[in-house]
Amino acid sequence: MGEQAQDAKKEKKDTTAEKIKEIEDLISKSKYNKRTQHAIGLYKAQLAKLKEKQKARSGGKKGEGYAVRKTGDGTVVLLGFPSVGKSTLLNALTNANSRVGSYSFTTLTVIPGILEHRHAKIQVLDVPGVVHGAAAGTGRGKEVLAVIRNTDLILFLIEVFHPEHFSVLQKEVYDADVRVNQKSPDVKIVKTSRGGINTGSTVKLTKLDNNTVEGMLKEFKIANANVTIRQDIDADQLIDIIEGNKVYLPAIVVLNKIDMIESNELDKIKKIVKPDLSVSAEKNIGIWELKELIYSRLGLISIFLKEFNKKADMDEPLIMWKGAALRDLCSKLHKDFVSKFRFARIWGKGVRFQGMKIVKLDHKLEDGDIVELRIK
Ligand SMILES: Nc1nc2c(ncn2[C@@H]2O[C@H](COP(=O)(O)OP(=O)(O)OP(=O)(O)O)[C@@H](O)[C@H]2O)c(=O)[nH]1
Ligand SMILES: [Mg+2]
Repeated sequence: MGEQAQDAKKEKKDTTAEKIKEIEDLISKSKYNKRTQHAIGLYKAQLAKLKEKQKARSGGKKGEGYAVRKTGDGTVVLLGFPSVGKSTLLNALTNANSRVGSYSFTTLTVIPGILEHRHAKIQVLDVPGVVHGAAAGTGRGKEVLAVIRNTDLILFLIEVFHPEHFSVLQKEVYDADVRVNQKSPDVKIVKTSRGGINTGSTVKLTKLDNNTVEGMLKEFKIANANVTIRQDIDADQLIDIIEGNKVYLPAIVVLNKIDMIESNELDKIKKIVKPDLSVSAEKNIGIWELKELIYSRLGLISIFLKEFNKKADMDEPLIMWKGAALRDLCSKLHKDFVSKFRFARIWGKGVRFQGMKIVKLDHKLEDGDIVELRIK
């Protein structure tokens, strides 16, 4: 590249960064109310466009990064700053042996381990520590954040001495286009060839009006579309839908190293972080409770199979997801079982009486169900 071209490229980068800063300032200075919500919506759309541009230019596509093969019934990633105890926790939860160090950045790659709990095999990933600016490419940040997009659950690990890390981690994850503990908003945008923007909503919108929706779509160069909104969304959620590249994941927040402070200090920190659980990875405090929490937040359920006229095998359940139906169970067992299914008898919480005959394949299974399948 010639010197001139390089200068031009640098200048372009600078102006994008400057514009981002400018709009961020504008948004933070504006008071949010009915009168300003239109303008703020448009600013947010412009900001999102600029950030997209900046990301595209900084190289490194999403999904790039460490190659991790998913195994087992679900995958959890341990996310935290350097030295908060991620490797120590991995070793406490699983059969893995990740190096533990008293200095930062001991772990430089992804170390997987398998957590066996209630017969489920859960893959736990120990990744390098994330720091401020990770999503923008600081440290191994981008690669680490790319890994979490492919997992089923995020475990935010915070150490008691740095409760302020939590908000930084949340921001990094957000900037990596991951949304935690929320569902994808119920909004459909169907582009059309003419007719402008038609917005219909099935609920009362309190944070956006049709005019703002239209203005925001135009910022993304969408001039014709049918928009159906079934939820009282805000501007950020609309942008998420327009950009269409967000991943929605459950997360749990865990406070570590509780053995290192007094209990009244711990209470204060809990008020700031509001963890789901407090543990000591090194002293093995709260680890069993954490295993239970991971299992339930992954939404895993155990199904026990029974053969006709025999007792159920209560030692080897099949692990499935909450919401799984008989059809899912059949197809997990054998490729022909769905077409050859006659009926099932089920013992458990989800049936009106024990041993009930079920003929519908879309019958939902419950944790602990005993299922006897009758196949042609
Ligand atoms: N007292 C105490 N020390 C802990 C606990 N968990 C981890 N440590 C110590 O904290 C230090 C860092 O632990 P690691 O497990 O290596 O931390 P990490 O998060 O994997 O760090 P990086 O790989 O550098 O990102 C080590 O000296 C551990 O022994 C805990 O619950 N209590
Ligand atoms: Mg480590």
